[in-house]
Amino acid sequence: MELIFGGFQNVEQIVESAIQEDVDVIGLSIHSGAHFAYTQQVIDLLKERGVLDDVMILVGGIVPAKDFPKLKEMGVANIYGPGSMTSDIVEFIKTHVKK
Ligand code: B12
Repeated sequence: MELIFGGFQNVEQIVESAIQEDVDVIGLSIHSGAHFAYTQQVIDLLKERGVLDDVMILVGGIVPAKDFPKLKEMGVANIYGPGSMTSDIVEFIKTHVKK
């Protein structure tokens, strides 16, 4: 399994590199409190490019637990707030991404 760290990218750059690299998972790390807005923009653009069904979206960062259900409704596979264990994240990806 390969990890590509995108650094600080805007929504268009995230989706473009995800398509170019043919990724299985997009992981968004958001500290700003704007997780609903950015996540929705990524989802909308993936849909517009016809690749939404090919990729799993994970969100992490400063995301309050009360926001988890809405993010899941939007199509996010799982959310990892502060204190999350890296091993849990790896396990989730291994379990849910079949290759
Ligand atoms: C370093 C840091 C930054 C760096 C980040 C550098 C980098 N390359 O990562 C910089 C300077 C860029 C930054 C920017 C900002 N930050 Co800042 N930052 C921090 C700081 C000091 C540490 C964060 C950190 O790395 N923690 C260690 C890691 C291991 O923990 P973590 O980030 O919570 O990540 C864990 C989980 O959340 C999860 N996770 C996180 N991301 C992801 C992604 C995926 C895909 C997955 C699966 C899991 C996952 O896994 C990690 C392990 O448990 C915190 C304060 C703190 N003590 O936490 C503030 C803090 C997070 N930042 C804050 C803010 C406000 C911002 C900015 C909005 C500031 C601004 N006005 O621009 C921006 C937003 C940037 C963004 N795009 O989201 C606030 C958030 C407040 C809030 N929303 O409630 C904090 C809490 C500081 C504060 N007390 O005010 N920040």
